[in-house]
Amino acid sequence: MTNETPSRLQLFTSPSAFPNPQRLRIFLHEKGIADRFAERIYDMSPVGEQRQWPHLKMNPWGETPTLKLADGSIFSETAAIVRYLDQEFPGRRIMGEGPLEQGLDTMWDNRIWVHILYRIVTAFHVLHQGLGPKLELTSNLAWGEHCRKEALAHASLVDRHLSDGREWLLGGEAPTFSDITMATAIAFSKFPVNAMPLDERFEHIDAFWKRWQQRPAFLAAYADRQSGVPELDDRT
Ligand SMILES: N[C@@H](CCC(=O)N[C@@H](CS)C(=O)NCC(=O)O)C(=O)O
Repeated sequence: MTNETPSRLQLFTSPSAFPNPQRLRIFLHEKGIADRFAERIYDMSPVGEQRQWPHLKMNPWGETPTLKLADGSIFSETAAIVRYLDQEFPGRRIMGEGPLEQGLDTMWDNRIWVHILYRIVTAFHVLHQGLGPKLELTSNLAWGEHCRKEALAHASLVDRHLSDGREWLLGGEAPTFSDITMATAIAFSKFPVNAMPLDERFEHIDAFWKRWQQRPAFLAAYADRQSGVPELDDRT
């Protein structure tokens, strides 16, 4: 791989309802580099392109987002892609400016990804079979309810962290990557079938969510109006 960044890289991705591609999309807008990527947006149906051979040959995990670099090599895993692009492109470091910020951002991102976002995603898959038999292999009410409770318990810790008046998780003036992961977790919690919204019952998380909606980068990332979240898709 060279150090030169080509003008448009190929990104295989999904509508904004899908949290991991959306973490990357919000990052691209926050970083100001969204126009450097050609997005191929799969419809993510049960027999969607993400699970078919042309995509599986690139990414055997069959997931989005997947990034194709200029030399043809393939990159996947949202946090890894973001880490690479954050360093590769100039501009504000979305994953934190120095070692301490970078460490703290990863700490919060892990907490939120593992204990909130991934829990909500798991609850969605085991409580709801809407994406069809290829994706929805397991139905498990007890596991889904456990994941729902874990997500809510950890959300309350984030709510407490935000209660000291800070705008963003690290206390700076602009959001970092962990804030982006939290934003997608909130959005997905509001996806109606999840029925566990991180809403005004969490006072500080709700203020954080409203703060995100003031940011042009966030609104640009949700411009497709396919998040499945009425307050994002129906806004005027
Ligand atoms: N660990 C991966 C997870 C990616 C992932 O789960 N992507 C979902 C969309 S949110 C997907 O492509 N699902 C389609 C499928 O599994 O068929 C990451 O961090 O990027």
